[in-house]
Amino acid sequence: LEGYLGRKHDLEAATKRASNRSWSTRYCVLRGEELAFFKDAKSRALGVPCQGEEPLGLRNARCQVAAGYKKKKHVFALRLSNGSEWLFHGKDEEEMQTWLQGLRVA
Ligand code: I3P
Repeated sequence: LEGYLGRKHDLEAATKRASNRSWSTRYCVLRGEELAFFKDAKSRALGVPCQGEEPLGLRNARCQVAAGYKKKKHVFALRLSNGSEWLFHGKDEEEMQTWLQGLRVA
């Protein structure tokens, strides 16, 4: 599973707000137990990772619709085992559900 999603870092750890809180677009690639980020489909094809961005480890991660987030639709939250949390913005309901399913079986 891969494609463009909006992404926002919400929590750096369970009780620590992320410092960079702005939304940005990433080409996201779900592979095995990792979610990797690329600037765009081209850099993904070339295998050039988005600079400085480690893939997120999905072991024991949880994801769900971000029902409390009202500023955009089709937003889901991914909470990692270390307590950090990321919001992702899909283009529609179907895309969001596809990612939620994919992440849940990762
Ligand atoms: C952030 C940016 C985000 C906003 C975030 C701001 O500022 O405006 O869009 O999140 O609000 O801190 P900056 O670009 O200067 O880092 P929302 O779009 O979700 O409001 P927040 O700190 O309340 O998360």
